[in-house]
Amino acid sequence: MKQTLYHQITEKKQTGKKSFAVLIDPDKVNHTSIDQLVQLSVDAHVDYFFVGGSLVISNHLDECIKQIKVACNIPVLLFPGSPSQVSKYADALLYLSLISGRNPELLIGQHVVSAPFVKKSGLEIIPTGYMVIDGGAPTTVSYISNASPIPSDKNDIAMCTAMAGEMLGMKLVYMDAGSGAKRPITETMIALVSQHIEVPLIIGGGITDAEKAYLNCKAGADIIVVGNAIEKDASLIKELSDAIHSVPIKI
Ligand code: 1GP
Repeated sequence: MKQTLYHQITEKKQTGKKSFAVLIDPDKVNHTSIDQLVQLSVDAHVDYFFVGGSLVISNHLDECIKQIKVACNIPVLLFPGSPSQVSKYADALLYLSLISGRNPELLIGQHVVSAPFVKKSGLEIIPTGYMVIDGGAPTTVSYISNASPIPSDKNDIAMCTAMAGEMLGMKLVYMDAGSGAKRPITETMIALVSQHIEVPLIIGGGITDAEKAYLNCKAGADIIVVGNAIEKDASLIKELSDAIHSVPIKI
């Protein structure tokens, strides 16, 4: 039987292997740049592609994913900003509930409306507790979600939110400072949250260099997501991937 992607993610966590996900916003790529990103990612042993964005203005999500899947074997996980961002060509869907906010639409409302459509997609669904952390300035996700982010120094709130998410059945916790965040999430917050949950922890938002990615992993992140910095300089893929994969594996 084919192993689920979630199974692979948890196996990696158990052995302490860290992973790198390149975030692709379908609005910000074209046929040529997808080819380049895929080639650089294959060469750098990138673990996952996350595809999605808070706003997807263009309508080429399917084409974008099909192009990636034809070119490589790196799994594609949908990271949807709205229920319309579902593509059957992906490998799995991060089924996000914005547990850091108090906007019922993003906690459960949109899920109810889109449930039959999501189920019909046949995608592997991975329930994900999504937590937006204040990144120093309003980001697209903090504006669009119409929900206050968790203040960046309130480590205990982040910890309790992640714990509650896990006990509610979330299979992943994703802490995000928002794309292009001025201030990425602190290692102190990452360490505290990771010590209090068993499920894999994804960290993203404002990570622009290999050292930060490495420190985030040492603090307890299992998957590092980078989008914005790679859009500006795709050669960073190799540096980031090497740093993330160089974190010592637990014996
Ligand atoms: C945003 O976590 C992702 O949702 C990645 O953020 O684009 O700042 O790398 P960046």
